Amino acid sequence: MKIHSLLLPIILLTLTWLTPCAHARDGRVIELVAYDTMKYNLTKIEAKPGEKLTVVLTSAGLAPKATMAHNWVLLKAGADPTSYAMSAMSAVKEGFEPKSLASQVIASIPQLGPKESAKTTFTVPTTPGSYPFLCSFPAHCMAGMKGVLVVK
Ligand SMILES: [Cu+2]
Repeated sequence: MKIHSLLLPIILLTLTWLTPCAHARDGRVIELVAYDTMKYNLTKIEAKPGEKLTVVLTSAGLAPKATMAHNWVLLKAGADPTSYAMSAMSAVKEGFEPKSLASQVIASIPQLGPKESAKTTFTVPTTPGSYPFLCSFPAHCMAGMKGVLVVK
């Protein structure tokens, strides 16, 4: 009996630990890869209004972080990624994510060096539309390191 009363809570704990799948917590997972060619593997992500998404960004780059880092910044619909990137260039200390433009940002992943990976979980806006995303490391957006989250 004693063993049973000890085992049962342990079994239950293990079960509750194992069952809540990552999906419930993170929503749908989008694997985004950043290359030193200043491109992402995806330029378009489609999502349902209000859907929970986790974007995992992995840098497949080799160049040193100081000269070639990559991040991911998702902007509100109607925001201009190029003008965000222009302002970000001088925001070195803020990781090229200027606090003055934080109101334009829905979600972001900070600058990553070679082989680094990071993620963000957020709720997709409920308003259908096109939400631009970009890498705000200097010149990357202008070189094509950008895309769009299409909510429909
Ligand atoms: Cu980049």
